[in-house]
Amino acid sequence: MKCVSFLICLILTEILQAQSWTPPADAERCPCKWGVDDQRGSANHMKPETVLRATKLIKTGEVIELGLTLSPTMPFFGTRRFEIITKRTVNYPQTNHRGSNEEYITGEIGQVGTQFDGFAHQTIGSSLYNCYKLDDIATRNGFEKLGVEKVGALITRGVLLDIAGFKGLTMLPDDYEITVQDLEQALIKQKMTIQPGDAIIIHTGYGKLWNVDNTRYAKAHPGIGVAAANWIVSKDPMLVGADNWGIEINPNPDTKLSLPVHQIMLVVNGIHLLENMKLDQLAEKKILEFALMVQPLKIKGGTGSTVAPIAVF
Ligand code: UVW
Repeated sequence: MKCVSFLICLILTEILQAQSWTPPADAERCPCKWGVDDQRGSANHMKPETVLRATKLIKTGEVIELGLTLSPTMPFFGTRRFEIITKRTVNYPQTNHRGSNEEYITGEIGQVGTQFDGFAHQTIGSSLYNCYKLDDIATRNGFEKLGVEKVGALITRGVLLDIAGFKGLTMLPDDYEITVQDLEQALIKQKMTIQPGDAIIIHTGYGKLWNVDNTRYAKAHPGIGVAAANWIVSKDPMLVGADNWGIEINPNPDTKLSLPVHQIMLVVNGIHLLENMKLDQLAEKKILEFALMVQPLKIKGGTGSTVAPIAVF
């Protein structure tokens, strides 16, 4: 009897401690819905009709920049760096006194600042989006498949889900997990629906800390959890963005997991992420629907790109 109850306890403990998300096996997720050789994932939503649907939202011609300024003082994740050294050349001797300046930048441009995550960025073990294998596509000079140069220009309807505003806050608490209910209720409050191919942009208010409290900004942040991520996947968006560096709650409440939403989006479902967005103006002005325009740099074989997206409305 004692032994039986011990076993029950063990099983219950196992159940309680079970991971809140387990990565699907390759056979369960490949080939992806876009085809066996696909490398573009959610960027396949980019079609002339998508652009026209977005441009119909442009009523005043106003533009809000959603990109943060790149500088050595911005917050960095881990060992990422960005240094700029100005190169001033002498004035040329011709009669028009032409001078010329340029800069030498050392650091990363794939994964710093407002950044667009490509599919070479994340793996499940050694397997990437559409089950490309790390050893088959990684070279010393970039990835032969899934490089960010393949994404191209994206123009689509952007929907701002102001979750901080919905909660009556200027900033969600550092450890707040955005739930499915939050997303659904915010949409109801905003009287909006999501359409396939939209850019879903989440305002957490955490962007207020950028260049103000970089240590706190880079340490942990609120964001979507696994359940909210799966809800977003079911909406079939072109991309998911937020005003924090990881989109998802970090650290994950399940301490056995490391950034599972990165895998859910990039590896399992081929949905791009747009991180560290500047969303304060959109939220303040309550611009909840707009034409979002963004194009990653054409870094051959790159994992991502710093970007300067815009909202036009
Ligand atoms: C990691 O690479 C861990 O995060 P991000 O994509 O947010 O830069």
